[in-house]
Amino acid sequence: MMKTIFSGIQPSGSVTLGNYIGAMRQFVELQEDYDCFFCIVDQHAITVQQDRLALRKNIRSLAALYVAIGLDPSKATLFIQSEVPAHAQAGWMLQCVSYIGELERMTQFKDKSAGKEAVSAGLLTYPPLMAADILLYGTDLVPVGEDQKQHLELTRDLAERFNRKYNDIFTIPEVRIPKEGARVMSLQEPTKKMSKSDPNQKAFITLLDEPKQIEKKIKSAVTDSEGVVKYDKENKPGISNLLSIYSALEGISVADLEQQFSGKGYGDFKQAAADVVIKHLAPIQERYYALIESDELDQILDEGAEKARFRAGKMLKKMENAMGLGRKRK
Ligand code: ATP
Ligand code: LTN
Repeated sequence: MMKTIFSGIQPSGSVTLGNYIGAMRQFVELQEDYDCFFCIVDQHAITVQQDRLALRKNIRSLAALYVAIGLDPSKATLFIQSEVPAHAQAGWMLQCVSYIGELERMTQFKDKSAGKEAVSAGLLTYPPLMAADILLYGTDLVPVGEDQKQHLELTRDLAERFNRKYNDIFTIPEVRIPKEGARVMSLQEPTKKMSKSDPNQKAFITLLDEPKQIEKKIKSAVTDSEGVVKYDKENKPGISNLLSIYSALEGISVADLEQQFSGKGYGDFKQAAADVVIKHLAPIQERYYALIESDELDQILDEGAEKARFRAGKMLKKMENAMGLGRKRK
């Protein structure tokens, strides 16, 4: 049988180059060989407060981007998490299998709650919802960026625990992290990951930035004063990040790039890096603008939600039966 893939992106802002290189780009190749489910995880996005209208806009925009990067709705199922209620239902059941201690140990929870007074309970219970997303589809493989590795390990733990305590119904999913570009860094603080909810717009490039903006952001990316284009993550995180982006997009090794730019200054290198990013985003942007207002996009999402509801509904019943909820159903 064809193996299943599940992955999700939060509509918590505009999709960044980090999301694209670390996660979305892999989706396109994978759709050829796997039964794929790609989700817009809007219920994850509300773990931090979102503006209502901005959230709506970001959901639709992410859906259009999924198609614009080359996902084919006849091959991959594209849908919105909140349109498939089984996710929240299974998420609750998996919360009841999670321990507070293990949730408090999640790096993302620690980072996002650090120094805040009012931290939503949802931020803590986000990983069991993510586990529900994955486990509902009998997922074999989850393509994500490096930062999600810990959540995947927890998902595996929760699945094994559920299988042991209740009934052996879940497939234990594997994580898939890209070799190049698994952790694209902020352009302004290159020791921090590039994040779409960064308040500093200059820290990230979105897939919809205009060529001029891209050029400006890359030119003002923080580097060092050595003036040598060389990969050294410790001492030259800014240049190393631009090298990784360049390498991931063009498929040229970092060593070859170092050679190509030896003796050249940061100005030349940054211009070349900007040109590469612009070249890769242009066709995506063109398809995006053709789709964003179309009825076709609504049709894709309606069909995707229906397929996802059917598939997730079956596993939800198995979970309810395993735990003894409600009345026994076939
Ligand atoms: P937020 O800022 O709201 O937390 P985010 O930009 O970190 O969002 P997510 O929606 O949480 O993005 O992540 C979607 C996918 O993109 C995940 O697979 C994640 O691992 C990947 N990803 C996110 N940021 C990066 C990055 N900087 N480099 C590589 N992959 C990334
Ligand atoms: N937590 C992920 C987004 C996400 C996800 C998922 C990724 C939610 N559910 C299921 C893969 C599979 C993040 O990137 N912050």
